[in-house]
Amino acid sequence: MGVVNVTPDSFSDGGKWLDAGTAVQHGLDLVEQGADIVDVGGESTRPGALRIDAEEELRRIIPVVTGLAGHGVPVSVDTMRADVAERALDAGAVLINDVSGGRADARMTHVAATSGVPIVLMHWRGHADGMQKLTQYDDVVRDVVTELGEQVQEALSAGVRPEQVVIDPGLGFSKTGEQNWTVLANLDAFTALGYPLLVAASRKRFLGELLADESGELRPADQREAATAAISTIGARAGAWCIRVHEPASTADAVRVVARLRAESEGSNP
Ligand code: PMM
Repeated sequence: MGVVNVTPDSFSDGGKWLDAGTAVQHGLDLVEQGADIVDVGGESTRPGALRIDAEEELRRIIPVVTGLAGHGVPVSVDTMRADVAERALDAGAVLINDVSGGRADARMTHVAATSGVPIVLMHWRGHADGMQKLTQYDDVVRDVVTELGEQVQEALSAGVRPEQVVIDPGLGFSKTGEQNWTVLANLDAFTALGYPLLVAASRKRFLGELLADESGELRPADQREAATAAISTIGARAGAWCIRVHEPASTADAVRVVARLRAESEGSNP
């Protein structure tokens, strides 16, 4: 999954794809690089970000969804709002990516249930302006698995069918850098829930921290690609269904390496 953030303030590509034509072209470039799905979002969810209103979100994303869908690209809509998801589906999106996992807008799971499209349910404890205060866990893996399981149950109760559900541990969302690593070291606990898994570590701050220079200066977001691809390898190896990244080329290669190795160990040629 390649990312097109139609936002002025996303941490790694904010402001680059604000113009609809540029954003559509970028989405097509991501497909060229190997993305199977393009995730279009209009609202930044970086820690501390303030919300925008639904009209602004729609104004940013609908022309991009329409443009990409018109080129036959499978588009997912990265939104926490049911109205926005609905309008994006009308414009041709085929998947809902809700970083609140159905918690920010009670009608979201209803929209997923009635439309029948897959929905990514991400582990979520609160909006971006306060989420980094919500990092207390007894055992981060066990607690995130439990809470995500509850989010899935809520979606199922609202009529979402099990085969529509994709789960995501939400790296960087209400998690410290250390906690992200603990989650990544235990992806099996998430695949054990029995739903397709999405892993989204691309360029995130914890990679900048890992790769910081001697003075402690974080590695800039656009220089975290090799580390991102390494995590894509780990995610694919753990059986992830989808890896969400800003630059799919290296991740597409990493995924092919893992697939080839899997074919080897299963004794079949690809
Ligand atoms: N992270 C961001 C945005 N959308 N969606 C999912 N499913 N999982 C994530 O971890 C996630 C997301 C953070 O911002 P970015 O678009 O700049 O990566």
